[in-house]
Amino acid sequence: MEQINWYPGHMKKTRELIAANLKMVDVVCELLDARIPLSSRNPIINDLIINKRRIVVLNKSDLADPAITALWKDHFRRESDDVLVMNSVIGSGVKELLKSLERIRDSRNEGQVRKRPLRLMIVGVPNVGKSSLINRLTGKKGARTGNKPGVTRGKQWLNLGADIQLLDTPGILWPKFEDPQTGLNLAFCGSVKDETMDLADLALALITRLSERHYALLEERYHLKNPTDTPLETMEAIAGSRGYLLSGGRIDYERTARTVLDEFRSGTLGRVTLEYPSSDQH
Ligand SMILES: Nc1nc2c(ncn2[C@@H]2O[C@H](COP(=O)(O)OP(=O)(O)O)[C@@H](O)[C@H]2O)c(=O)[nH]1
Ligand SMILES: [Mg+2]
Repeated sequence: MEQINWYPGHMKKTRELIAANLKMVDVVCELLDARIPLSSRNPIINDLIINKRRIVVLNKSDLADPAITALWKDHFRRESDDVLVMNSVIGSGVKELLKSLERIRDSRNEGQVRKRPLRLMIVGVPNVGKSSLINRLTGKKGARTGNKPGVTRGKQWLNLGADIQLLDTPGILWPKFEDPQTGLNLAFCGSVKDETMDLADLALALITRLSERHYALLEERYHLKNPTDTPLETMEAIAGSRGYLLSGGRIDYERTARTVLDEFRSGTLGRVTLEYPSSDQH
């Protein structure tokens, strides 16, 4: 997992670096986590990529509720003509991305004497799947085009097809961390260091959240019998049904927490989206 300690000076430098890279590209591919599209969005992204063609990618769609992902797709269509649903590990959605890029390339070059290559960069907060997507896009053959005049030293362009070039280093933006709900969403999805919070508290918060709309998933997975249980009682029932007990029959909260978090993050519990587009934004 990619972990970065963000501090104001680092954020300022990152912002400047990305702004400089943006000058060299025609298209920005913004990766979001389909389970938490708003929480996984960098707070300044809209200011940064003003006047740039943007492709919004809802990644990790295999872990999200497909019906809600469809709603998010409509939502983000208000910002971009190209909104794609992706699983960057197995590569679903990658073909569509290349098609979008070809279409944008051709429309830009239409009627032009000199056909210019389309250049793009991938941006997103840590762990959203940027490296996985770059690997998928380039495969083993990720041919580097080398430095060319006008390109900042050290930058490498990877050929993705005829006249489509990808900047080899993605823009890693800081996550939102002002509001506690966003922080929890990122933590539930495994996008922030687990060591920064108590695992049992985090799992209890997740169980609380899942109990609101997805109690049936917990009920089925852990053979629960009392839907009226409090979240803490539910956690204890999970420990009971799994036999996660310590000497003297005490509940092993740590192990129970680890299991619930792992099974949520891996999608074993089911495909769950934690954020819904609000209907009052139309
Ligand atoms: N299930 C699933 N996991 C993903 C997907 N994309 C990335 N991951 C996983 O998420 C973690 C972070 O991915 P990575 O590409 O390193 O993210 P980066 O920090 O943005 O470069 C890795 O464990 C990936 O295997 C996806 O679409 N679906
Ligand atoms: Mg990476």
